[in-house]
Amino acid sequence: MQMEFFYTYGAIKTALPLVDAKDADFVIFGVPFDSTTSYRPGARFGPVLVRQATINLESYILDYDIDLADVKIADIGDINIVAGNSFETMKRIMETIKELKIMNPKAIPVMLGGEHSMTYAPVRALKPKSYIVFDAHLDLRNEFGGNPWNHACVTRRISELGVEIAGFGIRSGIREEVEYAKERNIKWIHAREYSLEKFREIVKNMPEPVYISIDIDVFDLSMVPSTGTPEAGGLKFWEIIEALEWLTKEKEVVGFDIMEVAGTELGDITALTGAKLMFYLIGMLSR
Ligand SMILES: [Mn+2]
Repeated sequence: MQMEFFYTYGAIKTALPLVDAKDADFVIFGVPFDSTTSYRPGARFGPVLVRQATINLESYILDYDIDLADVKIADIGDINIVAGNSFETMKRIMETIKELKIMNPKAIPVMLGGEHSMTYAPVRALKPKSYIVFDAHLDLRNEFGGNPWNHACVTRRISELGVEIAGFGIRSGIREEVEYAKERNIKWIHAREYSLEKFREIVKNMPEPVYISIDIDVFDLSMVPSTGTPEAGGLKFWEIIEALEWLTKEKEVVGFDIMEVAGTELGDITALTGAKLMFYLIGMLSR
């Protein structure tokens, strides 16, 4: 167990050869928090489930000719969350990222969720100029059930940080969210109308550096049955990989996350999708 971080504890580790956080190019940590989930609970198990699923994956990425065993990757365990307290948990995430950046300024944090609301913390800590999100939901509500830190409000809270925002694979929201997006010039593409061309058209003019957030529910439901707020009609695996490949080639990336993997069993479909996505993202960022 690594003891250098005040707010993390040892968890099941990613199945790759790992290095110390001070030497790593990528630093994985989990946020086992799902206190505001409105439909299906279980995202608190996401970090463990995704790491468990990495046991199934080859470290060699065929189409990149990159072996992740040669990439400097650390896994510092999970954030010691405060159940039911989003704000205190997010403070601990921000503290941990601050500690990491002091120790190793070049490290790219990789957050495994956990509910999507937690994404506010790395965005606030890393201060990107742009926020690119893949999500089934707009997440632009001002509050949900009286709680401004609910998962349905995360993109709105991030917009209040003055970050440029674009969302892809969206297929759920309410009229108020669509109006807010228009007012704030938040660009989004419906899953039905998604294409790589549209993605590039929007993202090419966005400022760097960027933060990438993947709500696992952006994928077609067949690939991600265990998630907090599942929605039919999502994107395909390679559609998202191709967008990310273009993005990581064109723009500097300060961090990314894979959120809302849920489940109560080890090794489920959703976790396998999340783990494969994490391997590809680390692979493309190491090219
Ligand atoms: Mn979502």
